[in-house]
This record gives sequence, structure tokens and C-alpha cells, in this order.
Amino acid sequence: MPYSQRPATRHQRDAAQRAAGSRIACDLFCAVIDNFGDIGVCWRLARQLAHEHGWEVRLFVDDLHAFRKLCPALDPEQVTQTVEGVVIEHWHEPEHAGEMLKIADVVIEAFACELPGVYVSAMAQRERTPVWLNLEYLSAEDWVADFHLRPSPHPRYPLVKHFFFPGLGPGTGGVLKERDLDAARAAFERSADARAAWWQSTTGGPPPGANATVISLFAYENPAVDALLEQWRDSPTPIVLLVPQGRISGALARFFGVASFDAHARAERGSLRAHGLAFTEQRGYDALLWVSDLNFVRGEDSFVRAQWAARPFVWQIYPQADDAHLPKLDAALEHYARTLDKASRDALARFWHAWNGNGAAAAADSRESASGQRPDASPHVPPHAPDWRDFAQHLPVFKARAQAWANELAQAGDLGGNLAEFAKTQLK
Ligand code: TRH
Repeated sequence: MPYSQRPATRHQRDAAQRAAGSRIACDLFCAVIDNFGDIGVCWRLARQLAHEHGWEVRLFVDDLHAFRKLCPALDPEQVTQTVEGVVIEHWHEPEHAGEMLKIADVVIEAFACELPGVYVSAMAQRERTPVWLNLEYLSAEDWVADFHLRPSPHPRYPLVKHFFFPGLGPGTGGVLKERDLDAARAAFERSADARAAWWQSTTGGPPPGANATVISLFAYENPAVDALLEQWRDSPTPIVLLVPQGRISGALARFFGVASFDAHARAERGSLRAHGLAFTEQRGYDALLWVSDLNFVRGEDSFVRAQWAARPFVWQIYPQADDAHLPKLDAALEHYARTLDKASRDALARFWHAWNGNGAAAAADSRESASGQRPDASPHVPPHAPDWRDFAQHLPVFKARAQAWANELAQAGDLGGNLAEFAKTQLK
């Protein structure tokens, strides 16, 4: 009988129970604003704290239907359920704090969602004051390191909240990365069988030939996509486009002249072949990044996963009022493109900006002719649209940089580990 299947001795059972008694309890509150990033980050963090740090995690989520898209095991009708060792509570009204008011050792409010008032007042009365963290949105801007872990005393209660800032550089909270992620990617990349099985189950066919460029496209609605689809159609080499069903699907349907472009759709025009993909369970999304030569990503969590995939990517940042997102886009470029030669760096910045609807500014920053058009810009590409030829000629450089950047990013440490470490220092 394998060792792991032998019945536990009483001594082992006692040890396990003692260990269970000392587990850190953590409540994580997540309000879904829109899309999948809020719950995507929280679900990933919750699992990591439970699986890698042995914490007893309760995850409060106000939208179980959004959650179910990336966690199909979830039953949206259940008020309380346990999935993968995490207790999930449907946070069905702002004052709801679970069926039983029990306050955890560590309380995390994600993205400044407001905790139930009864919960906060019970936190203040708890014999051992809980560690209270506000997990912020990711930004690559420099100020983040200064504000990371700043305390903020509560105006009425003897409680202190700390701001936990994810970031791309040292001194920040880092970004989420599971301990086994690199090994899982390496195993997938080594196994031709695993990749062939992925292509078969996802597209119904074998992997494309080596001369094709495989591109995944996870994006919000984006007027720049039309010009890009046309350039891919006219590309001298084959382009295979993989499109998870969602907000960009309508543009694909219009381009191919079909009613919809959802899961299992397939269409071809010129050099471009496109497949519509079903939205997968969250772990499945990584494999899509690993089979692609270039990944278009968006928001926060897919942006991070693309970096760990160590492949070139294009980021569609979550748009904010008054273009407040543009300095964040530039800050990320500053980190990511830091070591690139000027021509590659400029091409990357031009393409990212054009993809984010800011092509005019990107063009103004680089060398322009009197006509406002770069002299080396591809003919037939509308001014300020993403210029595929201009970008694609640097892909080998971007590929090398992607691997180096993943190593650099790892220096900031994994967010889950950083958060657990900090919480433990506060619990002492
Ligand atoms: O969905 P996003 O755009 O999310 C957000 C939200 O808009 C949020 O309000 C905003 O503040 C934040 O971005 C910055 O993009 P994101 O963050 O990449 O989240 C997508 C999640 O969906 C991510 O965890 C990966 C997952 N996913 C799957 O699980 N399966 C899939 O097939 C795909 C394509 C994605």
C-alpha cells in the first residue's frame, strides 16, 4: 500500500488536528465591478493562501455567476460551499457577513470594496485584533512602492488597515504566481502530446505548421481590431488567431461576415484563420497563452499571466475616465521595455498605444514626417492604427525580452507569499 494511503495513526491524527488548530483564518471580500478581473485575482489568491500557505480561507463574492465562468465547479445557487478547499460565501447583500459572524485572523478587502459594518465593529471587539488589508489594483507606477503597506488607522475603532499594492518592481507587493507555475509551463512546452491534445480538444484539429504565427486575442471591444484583422488577412505568412468568446467576438463576426463568432466558430480569409474558443476554467487559460507566439491580454490578471508565460504580449489596459490609464500603460512599458534597443522599444510602445486607442500620441513621440505619418510606416495601414509589419519584425527581440522579463519580475516575489509573510509579522 502506498505510504500516502495508509491509515493515519492516532499520533498523526493528533498532529494534524493540532496543525489545523493553528491554521490562520482568512476572510477575503470581493465585489465584482465588471468582467472577470476582480474575481479572477481573488480566486487565485484565495486558492494560493489555502494550498500553499495552509490558511483556512473564506471567500465572500457578490456575483457567483461571473465567478462560475472561471470556476465551473461552483453552484451559483448555494449560499455557502467549499471548492478546492476554499469556503465560498455568496455575499448577497452589503451587510451580509456569512451565516455566522466569525471574524478571521486576516481580513482582506479586495479593491477597496466596503466591508459589512457589523463585521468591522466585530473586528474591533475581537480579543486578538485581526490584520486588515486592502488589496489594491496593480499598477507599475513608481509611487506604488512608497505607498505599499502604509497603515491607515480607522477613524472610530482601534483598528489599522494596511494598503497592499501589487506592482512590477522591488518594494511593491509583486504579482500572483503559483509555486508550480513554471514547472507546469515547462512540462507543457516539453510535451508535444500535451500540445497536440490541446489543439485537438480546443480547435478540433492538429497544431498549425511551424511557419504560422499563433496569436491569442483576449480583448475588450476595440476599433483598432479591424485594421489588424485586415493586415493579418494580407500577411505573407499564415496567422492562426485564437479568440476566447467575449467582448471582441462581435468584431470577428463582422469581419468574417457571420452572425456570431463564439465558441467553436472557425473562419478563414486570406492568410488568417481564426477559431472562437469557449471561456475556460481559470487554469485552462494559461495553456492558451503557452501555445501562442503572441498574446493580446487585458485588465489585470491576464496581463500578469502573459508575463509569466514568457512570450511577447500586447496589453489592452482597463480604460479609465480622463485617460487616467495612460500613465499606467507607460509605466508598464518602462519596466518591460527597459532593456530593449530603441527601435524595438519604440515599435512596442507604438503598437501598445495604437491598440489602446492612443496611436496619435505614440506617433507624435516617434520620428514623423511633415505629413504626420512615419516615413517607415506600412503603406495601407491607416494612420495611428496598429502597424503589424512594424511590430512583427521585432518579435524575436520581444521573445527574448519576455523570458528575461519573467525572471526580473520574479525578483519582486509572489504576491501571495508577500502578503502571507506580512500578515504573519502583524499577527505576532
Ligand atoms: O476581465 P478583465 O477585463 O477584468 C478586469 C475587470 O474589468 C476589473 O473590473 C478591472 O478592474 C480589472 O480588469 C483591472 O481582465 P483580467 O483581469 O485579465 O481578468 C480575466 C480573468 O479571466 C483572468 O483571471 C483569466 C480569466 N479567464 C479564464 O478563466 N478563462 C478564459 O477563457 C479567459 C479568456 C480568461
